[in-house]
Amino acid sequence: MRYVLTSRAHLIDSPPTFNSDYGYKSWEAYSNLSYFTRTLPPVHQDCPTPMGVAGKKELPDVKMVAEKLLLRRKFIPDPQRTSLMFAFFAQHFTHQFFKTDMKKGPAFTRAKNHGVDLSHIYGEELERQRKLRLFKDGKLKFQVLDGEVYPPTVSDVQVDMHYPPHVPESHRFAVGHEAFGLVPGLMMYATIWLREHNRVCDVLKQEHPDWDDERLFQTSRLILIGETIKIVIEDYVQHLSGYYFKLKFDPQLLFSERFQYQNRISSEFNTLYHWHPLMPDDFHVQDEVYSYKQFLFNTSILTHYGVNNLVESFTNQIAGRVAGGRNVAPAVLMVAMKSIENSRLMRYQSLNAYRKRFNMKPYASFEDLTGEKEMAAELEEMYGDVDAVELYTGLLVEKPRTNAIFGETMVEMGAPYSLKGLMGNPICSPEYWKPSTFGGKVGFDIVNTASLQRLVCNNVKGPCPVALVKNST
Ligand code: ACD
Repeated sequence: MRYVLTSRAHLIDSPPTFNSDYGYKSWEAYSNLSYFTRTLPPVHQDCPTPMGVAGKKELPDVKMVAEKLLLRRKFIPDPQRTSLMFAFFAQHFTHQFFKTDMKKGPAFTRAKNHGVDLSHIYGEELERQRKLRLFKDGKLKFQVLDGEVYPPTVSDVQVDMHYPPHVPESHRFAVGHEAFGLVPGLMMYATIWLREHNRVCDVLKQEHPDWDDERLFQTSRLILIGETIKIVIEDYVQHLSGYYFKLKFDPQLLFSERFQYQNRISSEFNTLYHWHPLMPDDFHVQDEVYSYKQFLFNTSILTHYGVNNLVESFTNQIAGRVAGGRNVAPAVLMVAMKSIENSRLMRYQSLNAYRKRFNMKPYASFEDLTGEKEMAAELEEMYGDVDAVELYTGLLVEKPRTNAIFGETMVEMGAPYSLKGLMGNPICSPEYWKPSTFGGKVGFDIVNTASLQRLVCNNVKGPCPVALVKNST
């Protein structure tokens, strides 16, 4: 496991170097945290083609790329049997550090900490955090509906959330991230983590009856950060890897290594993580089937079925395969198009340039990239030269590994960004990684025994459903 961590993390520049406006090292690029960093500098403006020297003078029309190569014909289930429980975890978890600043443009982020800070639970700004806090026993505000704990409403706490006008006030839940009303899967995780925070506060208060609200709140937050990293490595990345080898979250493995406890989210990581092919054609909850139109912004689904039933349904529904091409549902095709448009605005280098940067052999031909002939021919017509294929298009049409969700490039680029980001968290440093940081043995044990299954079981009433990132039926 030490080798996995070091070999992967050492591929990431730390401290960070470039950003989308600085293709050379500069104090501005280093110190301005409102930018995503860049792993490879932008293609210089004076270059003969958009990808440098290879390919045509103009890149293909984005809509054409999307419709010919990315749009789903027939749902392709992920052969690793990734579940919707995984897909919604991914969406919920990553929105704490992928927060493109739509006002400033795709090179910028609204996230302040560039890592796992749980700002999606507690809010990015102190003002929002304070509105969400109960200021009693360290807890977050909540409401009880049918005997179950849910997030408070917008009118209760007065924080900004994005809901369309038709959503009734009683169903406008308020949580750390303003966009989490979008999908019931997001609000389900927001509810689970809210319950977990308040549960951990109770455990800590039992241990430390003298602690004030502030200390209970702060220590619970650190415990939840630890739980998150443990679950991401041992459940989530473990599942994606498909390895028989068991991944372990053990910060001590790095104490004897050269390793910087810091992280900067890079723009390329944000782009590659647009795993929209995971999204199915429709959503199966108990015996009902919901279309996108019926599912989006429908927070009543959460309270109607309850967390137990949603966990069960999402665990049972299989997600789409990410690589291999033509598996993006029409409802989310616009998002894929935006990823390509933004990559062009930021002058990304080619897929093959990134393959070289991450120690992979560049693809020698279009067929080498896709592993088939039809999409390879379309790509050739569009891009002219395999060295001119764009990063995002390439990642989504790349031949998947045998019976796998991803192709080689997604794993070889994704793993370094992920492991550096997870282990670069301050709680993993020798100064922090000790029981006292987490309120003593009891808190440290919560971190060290965390799993997705336990997280669910500790926070639902009655018999707990099987909660798996992998569909097992
Ligand atoms: C390895 C481990 C196996 C890697 C398998 C797949 C990796 C592909 C994409 C990234 C996966 C998960 C991302 C998870 C967390 C992101 C955390 C970011 C924190 C800032 O072979 O090395």
